[in-house]
Amino acid sequence: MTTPKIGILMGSKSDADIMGETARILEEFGVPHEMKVLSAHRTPQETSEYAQSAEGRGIQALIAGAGYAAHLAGALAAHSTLPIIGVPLEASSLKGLDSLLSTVQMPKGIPVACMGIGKAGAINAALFAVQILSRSDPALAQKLKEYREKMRQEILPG
Ligand code: RP5
Repeated sequence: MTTPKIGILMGSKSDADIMGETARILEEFGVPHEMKVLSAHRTPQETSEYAQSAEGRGIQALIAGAGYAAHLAGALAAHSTLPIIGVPLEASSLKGLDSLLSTVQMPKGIPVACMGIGKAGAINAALFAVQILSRSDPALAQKLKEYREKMRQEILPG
């Protein structure tokens, strides 16, 4: 079995549709990954254990999607020096603004790279992770260039 390089975490099964977008992009780039539901609030012990063991298992970055008072990315960052990418999700009546502020406003010293709210953020989290991996993987860097070129061609007329 291929060792996962990226861990995708989400605070609830109800986040799976949006965080599936992250997995879809990683699959497009051929990046091995794993997906887990872990909650900073409901499974704090398991979240801590996951974060502490991830680097030793070969994981190179973690992506965390959560809604409401979204602490998952911050909780992972508290237990790991891997790059942590947070995706604020729209789950409450505040439409993701709550999750955005919870994710982006990390105090100094324990950073989380915060993406935009919802689907765009979930997609960008995957691309950001690919960009991190591509620094030491020329084939992946080439795929990123091709991905950008494809977007450019979709915009240009004719
Ligand atoms: C957050 O609360 C989860 O990340 C999810 O976005 C939200 C709602 O979770 P459920 O009540 O649907 O399990 O912790």
